[in-house]
Amino acid sequence: MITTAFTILILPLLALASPQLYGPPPPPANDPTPTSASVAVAAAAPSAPPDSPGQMNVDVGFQETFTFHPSNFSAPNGTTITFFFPADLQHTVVEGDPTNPCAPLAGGFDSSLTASSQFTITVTDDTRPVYFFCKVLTHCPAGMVGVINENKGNVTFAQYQAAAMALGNTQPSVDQNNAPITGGIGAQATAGPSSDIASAAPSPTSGGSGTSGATRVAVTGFLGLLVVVMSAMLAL
Ligand SMILES: *[C@@H]1O[C@H](CO)[C@@H](O)[C@H](O)[C@H]1NC(C)=O
Ligand SMILES: *[C@@H]1O[C@H](CO)[C@@H](O)[C@H](O)[C@H]1NC(C)=O
Ligand SMILES: *[C@@H]1O[C@H](CO)[C@@H](O)[C@H](O)[C@H]1NC(C)=O
Ligand SMILES: [Cu+2]
Repeated sequence: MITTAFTILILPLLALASPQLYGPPPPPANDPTPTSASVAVAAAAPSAPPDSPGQMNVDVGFQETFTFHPSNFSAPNGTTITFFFPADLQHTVVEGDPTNPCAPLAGGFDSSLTASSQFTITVTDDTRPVYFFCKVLTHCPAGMVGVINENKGNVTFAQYQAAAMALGNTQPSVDQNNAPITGGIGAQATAGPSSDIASAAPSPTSGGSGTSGATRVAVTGFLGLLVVVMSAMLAL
């Protein structure tokens, strides 16, 4: 029984240890509505819980596609928006510059690379749009972008996404290994991502907001292997 408990506990950790599960992102296409196809393949249930008053939840890597869900929505001042990151692949949520797709907005928030975690922003100015994208190489040009309060700006979600996809391999090079950046313009983060699995498996990696996502995954993967060995020994 102890072994079973251990096994259940380490499953998400093992998933972290092998992050490349989606296959390559779809090649950048001229299709102006790239999300419609992936949404039509409704299969796995989203991991984010339903919204509640003043609280919205966004799935990152929705149904193992390079999308945010929802990706185009409005939210008044004070709304907290929590991004739910999957276990199987690292992603980011970075505030974007609408005039420069797949590039960060100066002064914007940045979750940094993360998996199996949550990252929350609060809308502080609903009179302006807030654009966001995933800066992991190839994800943004695959259409992994979103906007809050699109109707307050001049660049629609569809335009922003089409511009991102048109970049193809010419995606701006962006630092992938920085620590999370709090603050933001129009919406603000007050902390970096918090781990979903922290309560289930307290580890030296929890609370390491300055640790890079890559390091976190490496350390977590190592701990996962350690637990596997321990459970195997217990089973004998
Ligand atoms: C939301 O907050 C911003 C910044 O304080 C303010 O300018 C704006 O009027 C507020 N929106 C509403 C609907 O009150
Ligand atoms: C949208 O365009 C109008 C007119 O060019 C400009 O005044 C306004 O500042 C723009 N809004 C944003 C959010 O860029
Ligand atoms: C995005 O949302 C706005 C309303 O907030 C809506 O008018 C628009 O059609 C949506 N765009 C897409 C591509 O769904
Ligand atoms: Cu991503």
